[in-house]
Amino acid sequence: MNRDQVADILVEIGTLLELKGENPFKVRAYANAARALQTLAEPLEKLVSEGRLGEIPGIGEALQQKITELVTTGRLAYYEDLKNSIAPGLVAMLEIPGLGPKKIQALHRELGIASVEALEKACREGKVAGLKGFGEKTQTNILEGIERRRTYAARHLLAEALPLGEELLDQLRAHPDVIRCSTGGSLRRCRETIGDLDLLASSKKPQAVLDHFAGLPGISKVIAKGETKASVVLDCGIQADLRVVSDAEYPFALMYFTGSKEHNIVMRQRAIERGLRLNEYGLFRSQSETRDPALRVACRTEEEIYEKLGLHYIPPEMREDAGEFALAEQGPLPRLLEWTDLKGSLHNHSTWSDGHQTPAELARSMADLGLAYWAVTDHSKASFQANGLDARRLRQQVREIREINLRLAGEGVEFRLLTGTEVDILKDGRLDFADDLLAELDVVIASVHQSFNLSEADMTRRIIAAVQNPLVHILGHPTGRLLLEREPYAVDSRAVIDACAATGTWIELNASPLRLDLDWRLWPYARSKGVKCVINCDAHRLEHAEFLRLGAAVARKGGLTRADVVNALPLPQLQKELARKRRRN
Ligand code: DGT
Ligand code: CA
Ligand code: CA
Ligand code: ZN
Repeated sequence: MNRDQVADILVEIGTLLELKGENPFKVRAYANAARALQTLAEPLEKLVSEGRLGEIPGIGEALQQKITELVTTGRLAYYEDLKNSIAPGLVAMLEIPGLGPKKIQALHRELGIASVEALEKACREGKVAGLKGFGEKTQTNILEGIERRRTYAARHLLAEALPLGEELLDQLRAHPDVIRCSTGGSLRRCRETIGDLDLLASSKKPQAVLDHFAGLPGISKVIAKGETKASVVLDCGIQADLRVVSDAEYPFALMYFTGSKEHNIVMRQRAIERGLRLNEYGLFRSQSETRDPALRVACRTEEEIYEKLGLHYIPPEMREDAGEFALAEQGPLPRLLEWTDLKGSLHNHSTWSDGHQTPAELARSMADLGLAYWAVTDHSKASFQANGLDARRLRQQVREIREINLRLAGEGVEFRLLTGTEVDILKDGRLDFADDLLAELDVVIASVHQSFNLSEADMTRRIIAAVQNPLVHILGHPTGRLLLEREPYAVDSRAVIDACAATGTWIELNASPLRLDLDWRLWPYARSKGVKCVINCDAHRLEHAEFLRLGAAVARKGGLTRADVVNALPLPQLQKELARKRRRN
């Protein structure tokens, strides 16, 4: 078991102990130990095998034993026993936002509540509001939290679903009876979260293809299998639907099952206005509902269907009835950004704060990937939980990065590590570093990391104050949402976009799978105001470089082109823009 997995279990043990009402010192020891592991300079495995865990401050004998057991066997008897000693319903309640171990304990003690269902009932009956330390507001929040958790549990992150869809598609493609195949639904449209996976294939032998699909590895259950359709549940719990149609029907079925439903409704209406009928089986010369092949208008591709209905091609990402029809009536849609247009990421972390690689390791790896630049923008001191840097350490880091760049240049490597910070926007809108320090850095991102509970007006004022500082290049993850975990904070995003337009500040599209923030729905507005986008990995590990691909998918969904995206620029032009931004004000 690796360092992060061990740290996660220690944190969980602390929470479980707290749930049991254990002594707070004991509880805190686990959280502290987890934090100590996160900032180790050496591999944990090495410390364990050399019997040197005792060198880590704050890790006593008992914890050393537990960590050793976890690292060497991958399990911990103490942890299993602890989990088994607590009602699972209480543990499940921990997932409700705003409900910590202390409140759960009180609910259990005072009202005998030991499950989410019992809690929901007690809230609806108004019993929770009466408890000491709760009140009406808390009761409403708990109810909202329960509902939100239910919706969250039914959906999956795009980043989780994409590789599953690709894998299934590869398996279908490999089958000799498959003529054409594609993903459909929200996955093909690159929605930020996915309900189920939709797949479509054309074949002359649908039964053979469906049998093959239902027998693929990685499938835990077949829910239904008919003549044209099968539904399965994958091992990870996600449902996948496959439909198999004739090759003549394929483009129509693909369009229909790609959706969105809203987009389909408009398409159907356009067909009716032209004396035609559109459904999943075809486009028909008919005034009434039909699926008669003799009446079908032959179309080999989706492009041809759009053309028959007086439209230029609309890429799947944009099929949301969110303005795409007006564009596709006027002329060809602009060429959307491709992920290979991106030259680097301007928001990333290193071991100096909460990242997992040193700047030197990052430089090597990102240069090897073929990127032209990579900014190291660690946290500032107010983010102490992420080991944020103070001015002294940041200046030290800047020196180190300059040396790395000199070395790379000496070796003839065409790559630049950029200096920077992800500076905290403090509660009152001031920044966590003074201007003279910010001015020394190549890239400055300003982000909100604490005090999420301000009113919309205060939060909007706070963020606008930050983007008005001419030294700030980029507003980081503008709404603070964590998909399927935490709602965005209250903020008037349009007012923030207006302020960025007025000051020339760029807005981040944070490509971390949990964020995808700024939301794709707001990019057309930002673009109309001339605000530039920066697609950032917010990388904490090397592998996170691949988030560029995810970010580009969401940017396409927002209708962005290469010209809208700052980090599609080669290094010299990027440097020019970074400097120009600061001269503007
Ligand atoms: P999801 O799975 O909740 O993330 O969202 P989708 O968009 O993948 O929806 P899903 O899986 O229920 O259906 C796939 C596509 O099938 C959907 O995007 C459009 C089409 N579709 C499904 N039901 C209807 C319907 O009642 N009317 C129309 N026009 N299209 C539908
Ligand atoms: Ca779906
Ligand atoms: Ca579906
Ligand atoms: Zn951040």
